[in-house]
Amino acid sequence: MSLAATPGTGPNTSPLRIIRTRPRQAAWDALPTDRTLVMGVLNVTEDSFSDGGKYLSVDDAVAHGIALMEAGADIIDVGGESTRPDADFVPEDVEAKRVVPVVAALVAVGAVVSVDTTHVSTARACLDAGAHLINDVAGLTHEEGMPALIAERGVPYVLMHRRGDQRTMGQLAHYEDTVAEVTSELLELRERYVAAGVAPEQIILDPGIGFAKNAPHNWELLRATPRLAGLGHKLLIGTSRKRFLGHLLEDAKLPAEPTDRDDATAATSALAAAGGAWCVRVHSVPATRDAVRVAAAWAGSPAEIVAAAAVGDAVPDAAGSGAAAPAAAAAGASGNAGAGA
Ligand code: PMM
Repeated sequence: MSLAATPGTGPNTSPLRIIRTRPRQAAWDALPTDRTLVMGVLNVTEDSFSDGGKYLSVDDAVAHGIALMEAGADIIDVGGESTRPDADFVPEDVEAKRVVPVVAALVAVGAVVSVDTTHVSTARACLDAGAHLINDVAGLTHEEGMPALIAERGVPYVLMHRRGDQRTMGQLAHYEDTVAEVTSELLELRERYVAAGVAPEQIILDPGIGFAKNAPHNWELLRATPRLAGLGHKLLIGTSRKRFLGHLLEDAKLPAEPTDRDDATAATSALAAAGGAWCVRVHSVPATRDAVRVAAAWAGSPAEIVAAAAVGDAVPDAAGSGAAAPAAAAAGASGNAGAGA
C-alpha cells in the first residue's frame, strides 16, 4: 500500500518532522537481522500499569513514539486497551479512535508499527492505516475472525499465549508442567491460524509472560527461551516492568515501582536475546537497546552462530532442554524473510 493512499499520511501532509519515508514492506525488510530487535511500547490508554494516561492525546502519543524510535526502538507497538489484570474492557470504536491516527502518523515518519489489539475491527483499520504487524494478546480467547484477517492481509502476527481475558486470567494460572502446557496450547493455536490460511512464517510466537502466569511460571518460561525459540517461529518476549520483576526487587529490599524495573528488564532482555528471541518488548528503550547488542556480540557473528548451531545439533541433549536451539534460533529468528506485509 502506498502511503499516499492514506489521507493525511503522505510525506507532504504530515505535520511531523520526517525521519525517513519508505513503503511499508521496505521498512519491514530493513529491520536488522544480526541481533534481537527492540519493540518500544506505546500505550495510548488510560490505565496501563506503568504508563497509563501519559500518552492519551494523538500528539503526545506520536511524540513518544518518535522518542522511542530515536532512542533505538526498531518497532513501535501501539495499543489502545490495557491488558493488565482486571483492566476495563475498551469498546472497539474507542480503541480504534485512539490508535489509528497514531499508527498513521508513525508510519508516515518511517516507523515500523505493530498494533497491540485483540479486536479484528481495530486490526483491520490499523492495517489500512499502514501498520506492519498485529500483536494479539488474546491467546486462547482470540476473536473468531482474526485468523481470516491475518490470512487475507499476509502480515506478520504475534500469537501470544494467554488463558482467559484480563478479568479471568489470574484464576487460570495453574500448570502441572508450565513449559509443556504453554507450548502445546501455543502450537494448537498456531494450527488454527495455519488452517485458516496463515503462512507459518507470518507467525511470531510469544509465551505471554504474566498472562495467566505467576512469578514461578514466568521464570520457568524464561528459562525455556531456547526451547521456545526452537519451535520454528520467531519468538517475542515481553517482560518489561512486569510484576514478577517487582517481586524480585522487593525481596531484595530494592526500589520496585514499575519504573524502577527497567534495569531488571534490560537483564531479562539480554538473557532472552542470548536465548534466541527475535524481539523483546520494552517500555524504556536505551538499556535494552544496548543489551541486545551485547548479547549479539557475545554470541558472535551470524556465521559463527550458524556454525555453532550445526555443531550443537550433533550433540545429544540428554536433558531434553533443547540446548542446541539458541544458536540455531538466533540465526533463524533473525531473518525477516517471508513475513510479507
Ligand atoms: N505484555 C503486555 C502487553 N502486550 N504483547 C506481547 N506480545 N507480549 C507481552 O508480553 C505483552 C504484550 C503488557 O504490558 P503493557 O500493558 O505495559 O503494555
